[in-house]
Order: sequence, then structure tokens, then C-alpha cells
Amino acid sequence: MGLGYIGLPTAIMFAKSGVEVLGVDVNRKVINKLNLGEVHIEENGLDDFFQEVIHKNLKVSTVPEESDAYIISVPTPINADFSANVTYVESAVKMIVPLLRSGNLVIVESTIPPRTIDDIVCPILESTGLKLGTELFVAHCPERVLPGRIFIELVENTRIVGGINPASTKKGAELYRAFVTGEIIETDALTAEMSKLMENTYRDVNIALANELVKISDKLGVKALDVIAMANKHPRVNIHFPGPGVGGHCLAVDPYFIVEKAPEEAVIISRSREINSSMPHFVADKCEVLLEGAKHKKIAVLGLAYKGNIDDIRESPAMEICELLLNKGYQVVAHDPYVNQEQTDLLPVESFEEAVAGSGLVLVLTDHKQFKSLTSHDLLSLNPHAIVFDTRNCINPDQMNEVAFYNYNNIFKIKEKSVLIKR
Ligand code: SAJ
Repeated sequence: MGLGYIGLPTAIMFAKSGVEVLGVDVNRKVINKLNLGEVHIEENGLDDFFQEVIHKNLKVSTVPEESDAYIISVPTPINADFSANVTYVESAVKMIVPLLRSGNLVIVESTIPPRTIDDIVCPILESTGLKLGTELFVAHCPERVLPGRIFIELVENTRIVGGINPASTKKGAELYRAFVTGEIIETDALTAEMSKLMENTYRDVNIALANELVKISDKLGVKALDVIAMANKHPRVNIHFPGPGVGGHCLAVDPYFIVEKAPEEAVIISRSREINSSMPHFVADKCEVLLEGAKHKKIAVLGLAYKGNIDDIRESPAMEICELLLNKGYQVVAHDPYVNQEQTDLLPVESFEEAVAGSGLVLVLTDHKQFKSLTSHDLLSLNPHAIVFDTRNCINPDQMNEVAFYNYNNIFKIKEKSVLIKR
């Protein structure tokens, strides 16, 4: 149920391993496209694997049919008040209720707030009249794969299966053994829900620590990136990378699912979200200082995607920064080798040359591999006045020795007019 970034690859992997699969999505356009033999999302290897199984072990439809096992893999977005929106999970469960028979297994893969299986999914399933845990088996089996590496990680990653009772857990684990070569850990539903959320929360809190260090370093005149590199030489330290903010639909969302359920207790988690959410403003304010008195009010943004080497701009801090800069009155032109104009009407997406020419500031917001080799020569040939601000530490400063170059090692100098004049 749900043929998105996770549901479709999961359906394909089951089909490839010999299981008969019906992939269901409520979006008719998606089903029509898939039935024509075309995939609607981008992922390494997806198209080839899809061609192997479509109209063979994999069929697709907008309506579910009676099956032995049902896997729910629908989105759980966040509401405006930061509460979890589990309505897609609820409606997918309601859709299968009339089909459920004794001996069936229901698995929720979607990321859900703690206690969702017990408090929301099970009460709906009880309406079947089947006895949960003996006649109808229920488990949470969170997806944990990284976009770009989905087909590798689906197979090799450790899988967590948390049932509502040991019999449900066993059934869930058996199902995933069809293609998972990684370890399959058996636990209860609540522990599975919480462990999925804590993985992403751990990263969010760790990134917040790095971003807070940047702000402290800005005040104290410290080289934040050197501090992190040195601290990480310690065998038990792993501070993550600071940046322009945290994007995507996982790290920037999942921590709120914990905060919602325990707001008084989730103090560090909540503050970390605030710190990471403040980064786009921090970056936009620095740009304003950098461009004070500059003749050219155009900003060339390098990178719109939420992270390197992918085309996904949803929830991207880069998009928020562009919006803030546009609101401050700057002309903002973006270049992103993975993103095209159809994906946004907020700002023009141009070639590297068109973005950089005539700009007062070149602002690096995504660590795409294409940006890592940029040199001052590449910029100066297009623009003799450009200042560079790399918020991702993706360009080696040695390659930028002929232009005014800023990253989180020297942003404290942005305050010092003398440095700006020297350039
Ligand atoms: N980021 C930093 N600093 C870092 C690492 C990341 O600023 O040191 C930023 C990235 O630039 C990006 C955001 O964090 O904007 C999230 O990127 P990410 O690579 O950490 O994660 P996602 O959102 O692409 O995928 C995560 C993964 N979770 C973990 O690594 C624990 C993935 O395995 C999950 O399956 C996915 O969330 C999910 O669906 O929950």
C-alpha cells in the first residue's frame, strides 16, 4: 500500500525474490504510468529492476485485493502545528479491513509516532472481528534506507521487526527473509517505532551541536571546521557537519513525532530542531553583511537540493534561504546540476555561467560533487568581483586563494569591514 520512494522498491524486491506482489497506490496517474512500464520516481537501479518484474510477479492497481500479507508504506507528513499527520496510514489500514482473513499479516513500514500501532492501527484492525496476535498478526517494520542507495540498503541493512506479540514478530521476520541478507532484529512494536525515530533524531541533534558550534565560533572568532576535524580525531567522538540547515522528510520531521508525545521531556530534541531551523536565517543574515555596500546585488546560489548528488528540493534549507534573500530584495539566480526549472517557480535555475556572471556573491548551499572542484580561476573568468560563501565546507579553500572566500572556519571575519575592503 503506497508506491513511493520506499513502497515501490520494496514491492520490486519482494517480486524479484519470487513473491507474488500487488502494488497499490491511490494515485491513478502513478498506476497508469507504472502499467505503461514507466517509473515515476528516480532512484539508482529502479528502472532496470522494475522492468524485470512488472506484469510478471508485480502487478499494480488503485485497489487492494485479498492477500496473505499487507505492507503499508504511505507518507506521514507533519501538520502546521508540528504534530504527525497519520491520516494516510489510517486510511490505508481502513482500505484493507474488508479484505482481512484469519492468518493474515499487516505490517506498517511508514515512520510513525510512538504508540501508533497500539493506539491507532490496532483499534481499526479490531473492527475485522479477528483476534489480534492469534488470528491477525500485526508488526511495525520501519524503513531505514538512504535515497540513492535504496536497493543496496533494502537488502543489506539491519531490519527491525516489532510485532504486537511474539507471534506477529516471527511472521514479520519470516516475510522479510525473502530478500534481506542483513540481520533481522525481533522486538515489540513500540521499541521498533522509537528506535526508528531515534536514529534520525540522533543525527538531527548531532548536526544541531555542529551548527551551534558554528554560532559560538562566530562569536568567539574560532575556526569551527578545524575544531570538528580535530575533535573527531578522538576515537569516541563523531561530531557531524554543520551546514545551512537540515532538510529532507526524515531528519527535519521525525524528531517532532517524539516531541509531540513527550513535550516536557524531549528538551534537547526540541532545542536541536530550533537550532537547525534557525540556520537558514543565520546564513541569509551573513549574506546581507557580505553584500553591504556591494555594487552587485545579485546572488548566485550553487545548489538547491536538500543534500548532495540528489535532485530532491522538498524541505530543502537552500529553498528557504533563497526565499529569505528574495524577501531581502536581492536578485537570486540558482544553478544546480540535478535540479531543473520545472521543479520550482520561486527563482530562475540557470547554467553555472549565467548564475555566476554579474553576481556579488556566490553562495554554496548543497555539497554536490560538481562543486568540489571549483577554483577561483573558474569564478574570476566569469566574474572579477565575486565573493564566495561555502556553507557546506565542500570547496577546499586552497582552490579559492584568489577570491574572498568564506566558510564556517572564517565567517567571524564577515563582521570585520577591513577584511571585506582588503579583497
Ligand atoms: N546533514 C547535515 N550535516 C550532516 C549530515 C547531514 O547538515 O553531517 C543534512 C543533510 O545535508 C540533509 C539532512 O541533514 O539536509 C538529512 O540528510 P541525511 O543524509 O542525514 O538523511 P536523509 O534524510 O536523506 O535520510 C535519513 C537516513 N537516516 C539516517 O542516516 C539515520 C536514512 O537512512 C533513513 O532511511 C531516512 O532518513 C528516512 O527515511 O528516515
